Amino acid sequence: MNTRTTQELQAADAAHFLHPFTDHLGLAKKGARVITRADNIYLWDSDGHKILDAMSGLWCVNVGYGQQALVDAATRQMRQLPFYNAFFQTATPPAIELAELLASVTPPHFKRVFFSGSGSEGNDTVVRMVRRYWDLLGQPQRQVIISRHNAYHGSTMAGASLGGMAGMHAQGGLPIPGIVHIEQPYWWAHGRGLSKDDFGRLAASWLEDKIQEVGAENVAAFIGEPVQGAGGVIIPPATYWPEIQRICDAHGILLVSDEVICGFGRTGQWFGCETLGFKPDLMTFAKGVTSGYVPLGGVMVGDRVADVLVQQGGEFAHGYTYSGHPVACAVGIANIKLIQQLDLVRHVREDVGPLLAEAYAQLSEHPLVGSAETCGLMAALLLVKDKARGTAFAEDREVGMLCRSHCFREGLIMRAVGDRMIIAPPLVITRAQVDEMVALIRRCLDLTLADVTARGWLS
Ligand code: PXG
Repeated sequence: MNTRTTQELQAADAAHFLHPFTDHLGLAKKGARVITRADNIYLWDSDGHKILDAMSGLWCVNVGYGQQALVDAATRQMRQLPFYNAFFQTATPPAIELAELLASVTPPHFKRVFFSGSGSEGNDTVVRMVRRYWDLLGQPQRQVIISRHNAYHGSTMAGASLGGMAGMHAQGGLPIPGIVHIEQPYWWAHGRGLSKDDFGRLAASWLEDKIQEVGAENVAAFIGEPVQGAGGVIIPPATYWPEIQRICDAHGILLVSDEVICGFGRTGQWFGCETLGFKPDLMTFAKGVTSGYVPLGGVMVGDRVADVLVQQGGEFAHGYTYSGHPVACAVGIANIKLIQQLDLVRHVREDVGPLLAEAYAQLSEHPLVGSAETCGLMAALLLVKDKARGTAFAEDREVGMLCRSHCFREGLIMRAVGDRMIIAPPLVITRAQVDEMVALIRRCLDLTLADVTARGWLS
Protein backbone atom coordinates (compact mmCIF):
# COMPACT_ATOMS: atom_id res chain seq x y z
CA MET A 1 0.00 0.00 0.00
CA ASN A 2 1.15 3.53 -0.74
CA THR A 3 1.99 5.51 2.38
CA ARG A 4 3.76 8.46 0.74
CA THR A 5 2.25 11.88 0.13
CA THR A 6 1.47 13.09 -3.37
CA GLN A 7 4.35 15.56 -3.19
CA GLU A 8 6.83 12.85 -2.19
CA LEU A 9 5.65 10.62 -5.01
CA GLN A 10 5.85 13.45 -7.56
CA ALA A 11 9.37 14.37 -6.48
CA ALA A 12 10.60 10.78 -6.80
CA ASP A 13 8.78 10.45 -10.12
CA ALA A 14 10.43 13.59 -11.52
CA ALA A 15 13.85 12.40 -10.33
CA HIS A 16 13.76 8.86 -11.67
CA PHE A 17 10.91 7.93 -14.00
CA LEU A 18 11.17 8.74 -17.71
CA HIS A 19 7.53 8.53 -18.87
CA PRO A 20 6.49 7.48 -22.39
CA PHE A 21 5.60 10.25 -24.86
CA THR A 22 6.31 12.95 -22.26
CA ASP A 23 8.18 16.26 -22.07
CA HIS A 24 10.04 15.49 -18.85
CA LEU A 25 10.94 19.01 -17.86
CA GLY A 26 7.36 20.17 -18.38
CA LEU A 27 6.01 17.28 -16.30
CA ALA A 28 8.55 17.82 -13.52
CA LYS A 29 7.29 21.41 -13.09
CA LYS A 30 3.65 20.31 -12.78
CA GLY A 31 4.05 16.96 -11.07
CA ALA A 32 2.47 13.77 -12.38
CA ARG A 33 -1.07 12.81 -11.48
CA VAL A 34 -0.67 9.67 -9.40
CA ILE A 35 -3.40 7.05 -9.73
CA THR A 36 -3.58 4.75 -6.73
CA ARG A 37 -6.62 2.53 -7.15
CA ALA A 38 -9.57 1.67 -9.35
CA ASP A 39 -12.88 -0.13 -9.40
CA ASN A 40 -15.34 -0.82 -12.24
CA ILE A 41 -15.11 2.32 -14.46
CA TYR A 42 -13.66 4.64 -11.80
CA LEU A 43 -10.14 5.61 -10.73
CA TRP A 44 -8.92 7.36 -7.58
CA ASP A 45 -5.83 9.57 -7.47
CA SER A 46 -3.38 10.01 -4.59
CA ASP A 47 -5.41 12.96 -3.28
CA GLY A 48 -8.56 10.84 -3.14
CA HIS A 49 -10.31 12.36 -6.19
CA LYS A 50 -12.68 10.00 -8.00
CA ILE A 51 -12.41 10.00 -11.79
CA LEU A 52 -14.62 8.36 -14.42
CA ASP A 53 -12.20 6.61 -16.76
CA ALA A 54 -13.73 7.05 -20.21
CA MET A 55 -10.48 5.81 -21.83
CA SER A 56 -10.36 2.32 -20.21
CA GLY A 57 -6.82 2.94 -18.97
CA LEU A 58 -5.31 3.23 -22.43
CA TRP A 59 -8.03 1.62 -24.56
CA CYS A 60 -7.56 -1.68 -22.76
CA VAL A 61 -9.52 -2.30 -19.56
CA ASN A 62 -12.47 -3.79 -21.45
CA VAL A 63 -13.93 -5.72 -18.48
CA GLY A 64 -13.41 -2.79 -16.10
CA TYR A 65 -11.27 -2.66 -12.98
CA GLY A 66 -11.46 -4.95 -9.99
CA GLN A 67 -12.47 -8.21 -11.69
CA GLN A 68 -11.61 -10.90 -9.17
CA ALA A 69 -11.65 -13.71 -11.77
CA LEU A 70 -8.59 -12.19 -13.47
CA VAL A 71 -6.79 -11.66 -10.17
CA ASP A 72 -7.47 -15.27 -9.17
CA ALA A 73 -6.28 -16.60 -12.55
CA ALA A 74 -2.98 -14.74 -12.21
CA THR A 75 -2.48 -15.80 -8.60
CA ARG A 76 -3.21 -19.47 -9.32
CA GLN A 77 -0.87 -19.50 -12.31
CA MET A 78 1.94 -17.70 -10.47
CA ARG A 79 1.79 -20.35 -7.76
CA GLN A 80 1.64 -23.27 -10.16
CA LEU A 81 4.13 -22.13 -12.82
CA PRO A 82 5.05 -18.43 -13.00
CA PHE A 83 7.14 -18.81 -16.12
CA TYR A 84 8.24 -21.24 -18.68
CA ASN A 85 9.17 -20.50 -22.26
CA ALA A 86 7.68 -21.76 -25.50
CA PHE A 87 10.99 -22.16 -27.35
CA PHE A 88 12.75 -25.54 -27.72
CA GLN A 89 9.63 -27.58 -28.38
CA THR A 90 7.90 -26.84 -25.09
CA ALA A 91 4.54 -25.35 -24.19
CA THR A 92 2.48 -24.56 -21.09
CA PRO A 93 -1.22 -25.35 -20.58
CA PRO A 94 -2.35 -21.68 -20.38
CA ALA A 95 -0.66 -20.79 -23.70
CA ILE A 96 -2.20 -23.81 -25.39
CA GLU A 97 -5.64 -23.13 -23.95
CA LEU A 98 -5.58 -19.43 -24.83
CA ALA A 99 -4.52 -20.24 -28.40
CA GLU A 100 -7.48 -22.60 -28.66
CA LEU A 101 -9.87 -20.03 -27.15
CA LEU A 102 -8.64 -17.28 -29.49
CA ALA A 103 -9.29 -19.55 -32.46
CA SER A 104 -12.87 -19.95 -31.21
CA VAL A 105 -13.66 -16.19 -30.86
CA THR A 106 -11.93 -15.00 -34.06
CA PRO A 107 -13.36 -15.47 -37.59
CA PRO A 108 -13.19 -19.16 -38.68
CA HIS A 109 -10.13 -18.86 -40.94
CA PHE A 110 -8.01 -17.94 -37.90
CA LYS A 111 -6.84 -21.13 -36.23
CA ARG A 112 -3.33 -20.17 -35.12
CA VAL A 113 -1.70 -17.50 -33.01
CA PHE A 114 1.81 -16.15 -32.48
CA PHE A 115 2.15 -14.55 -29.01
CA SER A 116 4.09 -11.39 -28.15
CA GLY A 117 4.26 -9.14 -25.11
CA SER A 118 2.60 -6.05 -26.60
CA GLY A 119 0.94 -4.56 -29.67
CA SER A 120 4.19 -3.05 -30.90
CA GLU A 121 5.91 -6.41 -30.73
CA GLY A 122 2.90 -7.95 -32.46
CA ASN A 123 3.39 -5.57 -35.37
CA ASP A 124 7.12 -6.34 -35.48
CA THR A 125 6.03 -9.96 -35.83
CA VAL A 126 3.69 -8.95 -38.67
CA VAL A 127 6.58 -7.36 -40.60
CA ARG A 128 8.79 -10.40 -40.10
CA MET A 129 5.99 -12.84 -40.90
CA VAL A 130 4.66 -11.29 -44.10
CA ARG A 131 8.17 -11.00 -45.52
CA ARG A 132 8.87 -14.60 -44.54
CA TYR A 133 5.63 -15.68 -46.24
CA TRP A 134 6.63 -14.12 -49.56
CA ASP A 135 10.17 -15.55 -49.26
CA LEU A 136 8.71 -19.01 -48.88
CA LEU A 137 6.54 -18.47 -51.94
CA GLY A 138 9.61 -17.55 -53.99
CA GLN A 139 8.78 -13.85 -54.21
CA PRO A 140 11.40 -12.34 -51.88
CA GLN A 141 11.13 -8.96 -53.60
CA ARG A 142 7.67 -8.54 -52.05
CA GLN A 143 8.96 -6.49 -49.12
CA VAL A 144 6.93 -3.30 -49.11
CA ILE A 145 4.20 -2.78 -46.54
CA ILE A 146 1.69 -0.02 -47.17
CA SER A 147 0.20 1.79 -44.20
CA ARG A 148 -1.53 5.15 -43.60
CA HIS A 149 -0.72 8.61 -42.35
CA ASN A 150 -1.92 9.21 -38.80
CA ALA A 151 -2.07 5.47 -38.13
CA TYR A 152 -0.72 4.17 -34.81
CA HIS A 153 0.90 0.75 -34.81
CA GLY A 154 3.23 1.03 -31.82
CA SER A 155 6.52 2.51 -30.79
CA THR A 156 9.22 -0.04 -31.62
CA MET A 157 11.25 0.58 -34.80
CA ALA A 158 8.83 -1.43 -36.94
CA GLY A 159 5.71 -0.30 -35.07
CA ALA A 160 6.58 3.38 -35.32
CA SER A 161 7.53 2.94 -38.98
CA LEU A 162 4.23 1.26 -39.80
CA GLY A 163 2.48 4.03 -37.92
CA GLY A 164 1.99 7.30 -39.72
CA MET A 165 2.72 9.75 -36.92
CA ALA A 166 4.84 12.59 -38.31
CA GLY A 167 6.18 13.50 -34.86
CA MET A 168 7.49 9.96 -34.36
CA HIS A 169 9.04 9.74 -37.83
CA ALA A 170 10.87 13.00 -37.15
CA GLN A 171 12.84 11.32 -34.35
CA GLY A 172 15.34 8.55 -35.03
CA GLY A 173 15.41 8.21 -38.79
CA LEU A 174 12.06 6.52 -39.37
CA PRO A 175 10.38 4.90 -41.18
CA ILE A 176 12.69 1.95 -41.75
CA PRO A 177 13.06 0.96 -45.43
CA GLY A 178 10.19 -0.82 -47.17
CA ILE A 179 7.31 0.92 -45.43
CA VAL A 180 5.26 3.55 -47.28
CA HIS A 181 2.10 5.45 -46.42
CA ILE A 182 -1.11 6.64 -48.04
CA GLU A 183 -3.56 9.25 -46.75
CA GLN A 184 -6.08 8.28 -44.05
CA PRO A 185 -9.82 7.89 -44.75
CA TYR A 186 -10.76 10.98 -42.72
CA TRP A 187 -13.81 12.49 -44.43
CA TRP A 188 -13.86 15.72 -42.41
CA ALA A 189 -10.24 16.55 -43.31
CA HIS A 190 -10.01 15.20 -46.85
CA GLY A 191 -13.44 14.68 -48.38
CA ARG A 192 -16.10 17.14 -47.30
CA GLY A 193 -17.04 17.94 -50.89
CA LEU A 194 -18.11 14.31 -51.39
CA SER A 195 -20.72 12.00 -49.96
CA LYS A 196 -19.22 9.72 -47.32
CA ASP A 197 -19.65 6.67 -49.54
CA ASP A 198 -17.93 8.32 -52.50
CA PHE A 199 -15.13 9.51 -50.25
CA GLY A 200 -14.68 5.96 -48.86
CA ARG A 201 -14.15 4.66 -52.40
CA LEU A 202 -11.81 7.55 -53.22
CA ALA A 203 -9.71 6.97 -50.09
CA ALA A 204 -9.44 3.27 -50.95
CA SER A 205 -8.33 4.17 -54.48
CA TRP A 206 -5.24 5.83 -52.95
CA LEU A 207 -4.12 2.29 -52.11
CA GLU A 208 -4.50 1.28 -55.77
CA ASP A 209 -2.43 4.34 -56.77
CA LYS A 210 0.33 3.47 -54.31
CA ILE A 211 0.38 -0.15 -55.49
CA GLN A 212 0.84 1.05 -59.08
CA GLU A 213 3.64 3.37 -57.96
CA VAL A 214 5.52 0.70 -55.98
CA GLY A 215 4.67 -2.17 -58.36
CA ALA A 216 2.27 -4.86 -57.13
CA GLU A 217 5.04 -7.44 -57.44
CA ASN A 218 6.92 -5.59 -54.67
CA VAL A 219 4.06 -5.18 -52.21
CA ALA A 220 3.82 -7.65 -49.33
CA ALA A 221 0.89 -6.28 -47.34
CA PHE A 222 -1.42 -3.46 -46.40
CA ILE A 223 -2.01 -2.74 -42.71
CA GLY A 224 -4.67 -0.62 -41.02
CA GLU A 225 -6.67 -0.19 -37.87
CA PRO A 226 -10.38 -0.82 -38.63
CA VAL A 227 -11.05 2.47 -36.82
CA GLN A 228 -7.94 4.61 -36.21
CA GLY A 229 -7.74 4.95 -32.43
CA ALA A 230 -4.80 7.07 -31.33
CA GLY A 231 -5.19 9.11 -34.52
CA GLY A 232 -8.45 10.47 -33.11
CA VAL A 233 -11.13 7.77 -33.55
CA ILE A 234 -11.32 8.20 -37.31
CA ILE A 235 -14.26 6.02 -38.42
CA PRO A 236 -14.01 5.33 -42.16
CA PRO A 237 -17.08 5.40 -44.42
CA ALA A 238 -18.79 2.01 -44.83
CA THR A 239 -17.52 1.74 -48.42
CA TYR A 240 -13.85 1.98 -47.45
CA TRP A 241 -12.81 -1.41 -46.08
CA PRO A 242 -14.69 -3.61 -48.58
CA GLU A 243 -12.98 -1.65 -51.37
CA ILE A 244 -9.57 -2.00 -49.67
CA GLN A 245 -10.24 -5.73 -49.47
CA ARG A 246 -11.14 -5.88 -53.18
CA ILE A 247 -7.92 -4.04 -54.15
CA CYS A 248 -5.70 -6.26 -51.96
CA ASP A 249 -7.36 -9.39 -53.39
CA ALA A 250 -6.96 -8.15 -56.96
CA HIS A 251 -3.19 -7.83 -56.44
CA GLY A 252 -2.73 -10.83 -54.14
CA ILE A 253 -1.56 -8.52 -51.34
CA LEU A 254 -1.91 -9.64 -47.72
CA LEU A 255 -4.36 -7.64 -45.63
CA VAL A 256 -3.51 -6.99 -41.97
CA SER A 257 -5.99 -5.66 -39.44
CA ASP A 258 -4.43 -4.03 -36.40
CA GLU A 259 -7.03 -4.94 -33.78
CA VAL A 260 -5.03 -3.75 -30.77
CA ILE A 261 -7.77 -1.23 -29.92
CA CYS A 262 -10.74 -2.54 -31.94
CA GLY A 263 -10.47 -6.15 -30.77
CA PHE A 264 -12.33 -7.93 -27.97
CA GLY A 265 -15.70 -6.25 -28.29
CA ARG A 266 -14.83 -2.58 -28.58
CA THR A 267 -16.80 -2.03 -31.80
CA GLY A 268 -19.75 -4.31 -30.93
CA GLN A 269 -18.33 -7.43 -32.60
CA TRP A 270 -15.46 -9.50 -31.30
CA PHE A 271 -13.12 -7.85 -33.83
CA GLY A 272 -13.27 -4.53 -35.66
CA CYS A 273 -12.89 -6.15 -39.10
CA GLU A 274 -16.25 -7.87 -38.50
CA THR A 275 -17.93 -4.51 -37.86
CA LEU A 276 -16.18 -2.74 -40.75
CA GLY A 277 -16.75 -5.61 -43.20
CA PHE A 278 -13.45 -7.17 -44.21
CA LYS A 279 -11.59 -10.44 -43.86
CA PRO A 280 -7.91 -9.90 -43.02
CA ASP A 281 -5.13 -12.47 -43.41
CA LEU A 282 -3.48 -11.43 -40.13
CA MET A 283 -4.75 -9.61 -37.04
CA THR A 284 -2.56 -7.94 -34.44
CA PHE A 285 -4.02 -7.86 -30.93
CA ALA A 286 -2.98 -6.75 -27.42
CA LYS A 287 -4.70 -4.54 -24.80
CA GLY A 288 -8.24 -6.03 -24.55
CA VAL A 289 -6.97 -9.64 -24.69
CA THR A 290 -6.17 -9.35 -20.96
CA SER A 291 -8.11 -6.11 -20.37
CA GLY A 292 -4.66 -4.68 -19.62
CA TYR A 293 -4.37 -6.54 -16.28
CA VAL A 294 -1.02 -7.96 -17.48
CA PRO A 295 0.87 -7.33 -20.73
CA LEU A 296 0.10 -9.63 -23.66
CA GLY A 297 -0.13 -9.28 -27.41
CA GLY A 298 0.12 -11.34 -30.53
CA VAL A 299 -0.86 -12.00 -34.10
CA MET A 300 -3.75 -14.16 -35.28
CA VAL A 301 -2.53 -15.98 -38.36
CA GLY A 302 -5.14 -16.82 -41.01
CA ASP A 303 -5.07 -20.06 -43.00
CA ARG A 304 -3.54 -18.49 -46.11
CA VAL A 305 -0.36 -17.52 -44.23
CA ALA A 306 -0.40 -20.31 -41.62
CA ASP A 307 -0.59 -23.02 -44.27
CA VAL A 308 2.57 -21.75 -45.97
CA LEU A 309 4.42 -21.02 -42.73
CA VAL A 310 3.52 -24.35 -41.12
CA GLN A 311 3.54 -26.69 -44.14
CA GLN A 312 6.64 -25.47 -45.94
CA GLY A 313 8.21 -22.96 -43.54
CA GLY A 314 10.70 -24.89 -41.47
CA GLU A 315 11.89 -22.70 -38.60
CA PHE A 316 10.64 -19.11 -38.44
CA ALA A 317 13.61 -17.43 -36.72
CA HIS A 318 11.57 -15.12 -34.55
CA GLY A 319 10.12 -15.03 -31.02
CA TYR A 320 10.17 -13.37 -27.64
CA THR A 321 11.04 -14.61 -24.14
CA TYR A 322 7.47 -13.83 -23.17
CA SER A 323 5.76 -15.38 -26.23
CA GLY A 324 3.00 -17.39 -24.54
CA HIS A 325 3.82 -16.21 -21.00
CA PRO A 326 1.79 -18.56 -18.77
CA VAL A 327 0.56 -15.90 -16.31
CA ALA A 328 -0.43 -13.50 -19.11
CA CYS A 329 -2.19 -16.33 -20.96
CA ALA A 330 -4.02 -17.47 -17.81
CA VAL A 331 -5.33 -13.92 -17.38
CA GLY A 332 -6.24 -13.81 -21.10
CA ILE A 333 -8.31 -16.97 -20.70
CA ALA A 334 -10.12 -15.61 -17.63
CA ASN A 335 -10.71 -12.30 -19.43
CA ILE A 336 -12.21 -13.86 -22.57
CA LYS A 337 -14.41 -16.16 -20.49
CA LEU A 338 -15.61 -13.15 -18.51
CA ILE A 339 -16.41 -11.23 -21.72
CA GLN A 340 -18.47 -14.27 -22.75
CA GLN A 341 -20.17 -14.70 -19.35
CA LEU A 342 -21.13 -11.05 -19.13
CA ASP A 343 -22.16 -11.08 -22.81
CA LEU A 344 -20.22 -7.85 -23.26
CA VAL A 345 -19.98 -7.95 -27.05
CA ARG A 346 -23.77 -8.00 -27.34
CA HIS A 347 -24.03 -5.42 -24.53
CA VAL A 348 -21.91 -3.04 -26.66
CA ARG A 349 -23.65 -3.85 -29.96
CA GLU A 350 -27.27 -3.82 -28.79
CA ASP A 351 -27.38 -1.82 -25.61
CA VAL A 352 -24.78 0.75 -24.57
CA GLY A 353 -23.33 1.28 -28.07
CA PRO A 354 -26.67 2.47 -29.54
CA LEU A 355 -27.32 4.50 -26.36
CA LEU A 356 -23.97 6.25 -26.76
CA ALA A 357 -24.72 6.88 -30.45
CA GLU A 358 -28.04 8.56 -29.49
CA ALA A 359 -26.35 10.68 -26.85
CA TYR A 360 -23.66 11.74 -29.33
CA ALA A 361 -26.30 12.65 -31.91
CA GLN A 362 -27.62 15.07 -29.27
CA LEU A 363 -24.14 16.35 -28.43
CA SER A 364 -23.65 17.14 -32.11
CA GLU A 365 -26.12 20.02 -31.52
CA HIS A 366 -23.67 21.69 -29.14
CA PRO A 367 -22.28 24.97 -30.54
CA LEU A 368 -18.65 23.77 -30.25
CA VAL A 369 -19.18 20.39 -31.87
CA GLY A 370 -18.49 20.12 -35.60
CA SER A 371 -18.95 16.38 -35.75
CA ALA A 372 -19.91 13.63 -33.31
CA GLU A 373 -19.28 10.03 -34.26
CA THR A 374 -19.39 6.68 -32.53
CA CYS A 375 -18.55 3.08 -33.39
CA GLY A 376 -19.56 0.69 -30.60
CA LEU A 377 -17.87 2.14 -27.53
CA MET A 378 -15.37 4.38 -29.34
CA ALA A 379 -16.41 7.95 -29.96
CA ALA A 380 -15.10 11.34 -31.04
CA LEU A 381 -16.28 14.93 -30.85
CA LEU A 382 -14.57 17.44 -33.11
CA LEU A 383 -14.42 20.91 -31.56
CA VAL A 384 -14.75 23.66 -34.17
CA LYS A 385 -14.71 27.43 -34.27
CA ASP A 386 -17.57 27.91 -36.72
CA LYS A 387 -20.10 25.12 -36.76
CA ALA A 388 -22.08 26.43 -39.73
CA ARG A 389 -19.04 26.79 -41.96
CA GLY A 390 -17.14 23.89 -40.41
CA THR A 391 -14.08 26.01 -39.65
CA ALA A 392 -11.43 24.58 -37.33
CA PHE A 393 -9.72 26.53 -34.54
CA ALA A 394 -6.14 27.59 -35.23
CA GLU A 395 -3.91 24.73 -34.07
CA ASP A 396 -1.94 26.85 -31.61
CA ARG A 397 -5.14 27.63 -29.64
CA GLU A 398 -5.03 24.03 -28.37
CA VAL A 399 -8.76 24.02 -27.69
CA GLY A 400 -8.68 20.24 -27.25
CA MET A 401 -6.15 20.60 -24.42
CA LEU A 402 -8.30 23.30 -22.86
CA CYS A 403 -11.28 20.95 -22.89
CA ARG A 404 -9.14 18.13 -21.53
CA SER A 405 -8.04 20.25 -18.55
CA HIS A 406 -11.72 20.88 -17.74
CA CYS A 407 -12.30 17.13 -17.91
CA PHE A 408 -9.49 16.51 -15.41
CA ARG A 409 -10.97 19.06 -13.01
CA GLU A 410 -14.46 17.64 -13.40
CA GLY A 411 -13.34 14.05 -12.73
CA LEU A 412 -13.47 12.65 -16.27
CA ILE A 413 -10.72 11.11 -18.38
CA MET A 414 -11.37 12.07 -22.00
CA ARG A 415 -8.45 12.37 -24.41
CA ALA A 416 -7.66 15.20 -26.80
CA VAL A 417 -6.11 14.40 -30.18
CA GLY A 418 -5.73 17.87 -31.61
CA ASP A 419 -9.30 19.17 -31.30
CA ARG A 420 -10.86 15.71 -31.41
CA MET A 421 -12.10 14.70 -27.96
CA ILE A 422 -12.16 10.94 -27.77
CA ILE A 423 -13.46 8.25 -25.47
CA ALA A 424 -13.38 4.45 -25.26
CA PRO A 425 -14.96 3.52 -21.90
CA PRO A 426 -14.86 0.05 -20.34
CA LEU A 427 -17.33 -2.31 -22.01
CA VAL A 428 -18.98 -3.04 -18.63
CA ILE A 429 -20.33 0.52 -18.50
CA THR A 430 -24.06 0.50 -17.63
CA ARG A 431 -26.81 2.62 -19.21
CA ALA A 432 -26.92 4.84 -16.11
CA GLN A 433 -23.14 5.27 -16.28
CA VAL A 434 -23.34 6.24 -19.97
CA ASP A 435 -25.78 8.99 -18.90
CA GLU A 436 -23.42 10.04 -16.12
CA MET A 437 -20.44 10.13 -18.53
CA VAL A 438 -22.34 12.07 -21.20
CA ALA A 439 -23.53 14.63 -18.61
CA LEU A 440 -19.88 15.17 -17.58
CA ILE A 441 -18.84 15.50 -21.24
CA ARG A 442 -21.59 18.08 -21.84
CA ARG A 443 -20.51 20.03 -18.78
CA CYS A 444 -16.88 20.09 -19.99
CA LEU A 445 -18.01 21.24 -23.44
CA ASP A 446 -20.00 24.07 -21.83
CA LEU A 447 -17.00 25.12 -19.72
CA THR A 448 -14.77 25.05 -22.81
CA LEU A 449 -17.32 27.08 -24.76
CA ALA A 450 -17.39 29.68 -21.97
CA ASP A 451 -13.57 29.86 -22.09
CA VAL A 452 -13.23 30.27 -25.84
CA THR A 453 -16.07 32.81 -25.85
CA ALA A 454 -14.40 34.85 -23.10
CA ARG A 455 -11.10 34.73 -25.00
CA GLY A 456 -12.81 35.97 -28.18
CA TRP A 457 -11.73 32.87 -30.14
CA LEU A 458 -15.11 32.30 -31.76
CA SER A 459 -14.94 35.38 -33.96
N1 PXG B 1 -1.53 -0.88 -32.58
C1 PXG B 1 -2.53 -0.05 -32.21
C2 PXG B 1 -3.71 0.12 -33.09
C3 PXG B 1 -2.45 0.63 -31.00
O1 PXG B 1 -3.42 1.47 -30.64
C4 PXG B 1 -0.31 -0.43 -30.61
C5 PXG B 1 -0.45 -1.08 -31.81
C6 PXG B 1 0.91 -0.70 -29.80
O2 PXG B 1 0.61 -1.43 -28.68
P1 PXG B 1 1.62 -1.40 -27.43
O3 PXG B 1 1.05 -2.47 -26.54
O4 PXG B 1 2.97 -1.75 -27.89
O5 PXG B 1 1.58 -0.01 -26.86
C7 PXG B 1 -1.32 0.43 -30.17
C8 PXG B 1 -1.16 1.15 -28.87
C9 PXG B 1 -2.84 6.85 -27.48
C10 PXG B 1 -2.06 5.60 -27.33
O6 PXG B 1 -2.26 7.91 -27.26
C11 PXG B 1 -2.44 4.47 -28.02
C12 PXG B 1 -1.67 3.32 -27.90
C13 PXG B 1 -0.55 3.30 -27.09
C14 PXG B 1 -0.18 4.46 -26.41
C15 PXG B 1 -0.93 5.62 -26.53
O7 PXG B 1 -4.03 6.79 -27.84
N2 PXG B 1 -2.02 2.23 -28.64
